[in-house]
Amino acid sequence: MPVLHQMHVSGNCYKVRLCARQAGVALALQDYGLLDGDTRKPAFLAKNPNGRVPMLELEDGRCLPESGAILWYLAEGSPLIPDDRWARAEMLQWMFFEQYSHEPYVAVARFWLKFAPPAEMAKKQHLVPEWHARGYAALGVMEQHLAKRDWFAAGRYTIADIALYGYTHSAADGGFDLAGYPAVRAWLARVAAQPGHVPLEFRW
Ligand SMILES: N[C@@H](CCC(=O)N[C@@H](CS)C(=O)NCC(=O)O)C(=O)O
Repeated sequence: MPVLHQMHVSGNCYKVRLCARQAGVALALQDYGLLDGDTRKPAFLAKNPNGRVPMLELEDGRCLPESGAILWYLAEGSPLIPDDRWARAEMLQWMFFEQYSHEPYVAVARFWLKFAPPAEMAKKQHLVPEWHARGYAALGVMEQHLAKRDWFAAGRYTIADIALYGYTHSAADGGFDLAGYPAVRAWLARVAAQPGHVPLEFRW
């Protein structure tokens, strides 16, 4: 069985568990503490020199980091990835958007405000306004898109929705208020109502 190296509270790792569950793939979980630094030690760096989870380790020893790449690998051949060339490209567009314009602010604010030691957080306090400004800008782009559509790409639920759900559904942990984003909130409810949906706490 493939092993997901992960931190259980991480939204990036949750995306992978949710996708695997909905694609019908069982994974063994290898847990790391959020603050332990074990992904920066030689044993882990030998598998992923970037020192981060999620990382999927196959039975034959191949290792795949990066949540978006893992979603693609797990969902290939399932309805979570459309066949149409344009729809696939749109799906990737939103997954790249998530990694460049959303996760670096919404996820980072969540980590520092919810999980980091207070003394370390104090050193980052001056960055909070920028995280919030840029995170709200990303949420605004999502709101505009979802005001006219139910899903991000292909007219149906895809791994782009899973990628964006990971940290949008937990944005309040980073001090974001979604009250002014009704289309985003309605989309969150649609995602949570999908067959096979599991919450962040889910383990096999
Ligand atoms: N772009 C990566 C981001 C991965 C990432 O930032 N992982 C964090 C947990 S969410 C991590 O491993 N942090 C530990 C560290 O950087 O030492 C992805 O989407 O998988």
